[in-house]
Amino acid sequence: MRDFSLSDTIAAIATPPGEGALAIVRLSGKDAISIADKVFQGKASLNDLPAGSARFGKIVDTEGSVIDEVIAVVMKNPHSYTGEDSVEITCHGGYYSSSRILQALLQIGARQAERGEFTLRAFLNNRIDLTQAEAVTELVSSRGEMRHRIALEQLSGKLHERLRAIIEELKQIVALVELGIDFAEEDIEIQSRHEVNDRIRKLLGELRELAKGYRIGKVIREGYQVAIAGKVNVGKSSLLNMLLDMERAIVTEIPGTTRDSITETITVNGLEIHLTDTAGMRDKTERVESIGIERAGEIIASSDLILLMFDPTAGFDEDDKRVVDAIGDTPKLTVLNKCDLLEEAGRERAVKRFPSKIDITISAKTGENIEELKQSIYDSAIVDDEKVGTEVVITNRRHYQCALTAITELENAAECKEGSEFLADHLRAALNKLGEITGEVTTEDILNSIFDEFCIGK
Ligand SMILES: Nc1nc2c(ncn2[C@@H]2O[C@H](COP(=O)(O)OP(=O)(O)OP(=O)(O)O)[C@@H](O)[C@H]2O)c(=O)[nH]1
Ligand SMILES: [Mg+2]
Repeated sequence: MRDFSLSDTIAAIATPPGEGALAIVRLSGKDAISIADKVFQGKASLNDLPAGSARFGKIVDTEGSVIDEVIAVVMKNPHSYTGEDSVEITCHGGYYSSSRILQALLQIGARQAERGEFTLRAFLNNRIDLTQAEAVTELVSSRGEMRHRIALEQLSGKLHERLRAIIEELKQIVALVELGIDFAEEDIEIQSRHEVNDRIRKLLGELRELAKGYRIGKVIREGYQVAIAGKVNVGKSSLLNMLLDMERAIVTEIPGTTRDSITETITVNGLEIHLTDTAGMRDKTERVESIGIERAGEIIASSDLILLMFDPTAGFDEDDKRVVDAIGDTPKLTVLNKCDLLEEAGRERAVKRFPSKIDITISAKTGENIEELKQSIYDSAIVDDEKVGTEVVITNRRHYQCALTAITELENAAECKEGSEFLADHLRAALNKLGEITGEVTTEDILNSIFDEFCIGK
C-alpha cells in the first residue's frame, strides 16, 4: 500500500538536475496557492490571482532572504494537470535556486512529491485514464519521432476512446445476458444467443485489430534490434561505422578483430534502430575470441533482424555456413559487402554465382548502397508502414496482455454452449481485463508498478 496521503499538498522540482537556463518547481494540492504565496513577494498576492495567470516576483525564505526572481503561474482546480490547485514556479536554472525554493516550500507545509504523484493525482481525479498516464512516461522517454508521435496520440486519449467504445458495448451485452438470466423463469428471451454472439464477434474483431498493432508498436517503443553477423573480416565493424558515420568500432585487416559486441543506435525515418556489431564467427580460435563468438550467437538469437554479411573476395566457406546455421529462422537481410572490389560489369555475375541468395550489394568502405540498406532495414521493421500514424495501436506490454486475456474470454463467450450464467462470467472477465487497461478496474499493485516508473516531479 502507498503510505502517503493524497490530500497533502505536494511539491517537487520538475526539471532535470544540472545547469540550465531555467528550472521549474511545482506545487499541487488544496493549499498549493496559499503555500506558494507565503514565499512569493510580488505586486499582488497569488491568492488573489485569477486562474491561469502568471506573475513576476521574488521567492523569499523563512528568514526573509531572497532566493531568486521567478515567474509564478497559478492554476485552479479542475483546470490544471493534476485537477487540483497548482502553482508552477519558474526560477533560474542550476542546482541551487530550485532546491532552495523547494526547501522553503517544504518548510511551510508542502510535502515532497513521490515518483509520478502529479500524474497519479491526475488519474485519480479523472483528468486522464491509465493509458494516458502511461503515455506520459512514454513521451518523457521517447527519443525517436515515431515513438513520440504514438505516445502523443495515446496521451490525447485515442486509445482510451477506442477502448471506451468497446467497453460500453460489452457492458450492454453483459446487461442483456444478465437480464435474460433474471427473466429465464418467465420464458422471455431478451435477445437471442445468436444476436448476442454476433455482437461478441464484432467486438472480438475490433479487439484483435487493436492487439495486432502490438508488434509494430513494440518496435516503435523499444526500437528495432539489428545484429550484423558474418564470419571474420567480411566488414561488419566497417558497416557499423559507416551506418553511424563515425569510427566507433576497431577495423583492421586482421581476422578476429572484434571480440566483444558493440551496440549503437541510429534513427531511420524516425525509427530507432539498435545496431550490434558482433565478433566474426570462425571455427578454431583462442579462448577470448570463442567467448565473443558465443556471445554473438546469443545476440543473433535475440535480434529482430540479422544483417548476414558475406565477402565475395573470400568466397563462401564452412565459416559462412556456420553463421547461416546459427541464424536459423531469424529474419535476415543478406548483404554482399566489398562490392567496390568487384568489377562494375562483374557484379551481377558475382551475386548470381554466390551460393547464398543476396538481398543487397554494398561497400562499407565507399558507402555504396548504404542509404538503400538503411531503407531495407526500415522496410523490414515497418511492413508497408503498417498502421503507423493512421490507426491507434497498442504499444504497451501491460495493455497487450490485458487485451489478449480479454480476447480469450470473448472467444470462450462466443463458443459457450452452456447456460447464460457461464456466458455472463466470460463476458464479465473480459470486461474486467479491459477495465484494467483504462484504469476503471485497478489494484494497488498495478498503480504502484506504473507510477514507480515516473520521475519525481511528473
Ligand atoms: N575494399 C573494401 N574493404 C573493406 C570493406 N569493408 C571492410 N573492408 C576491409 O576489410 C577488413 C576487415 O574489416 P572489418 O570491418 O574489421 O571486418 P569485421 O567483419 O568486423 O572483422 P572481424 O571483427 O575480425 O570479424 C578491413 O581491412 C577493412 O578495411 C569494403 O566494403 N571494401
Ligand atoms: Mg569487427
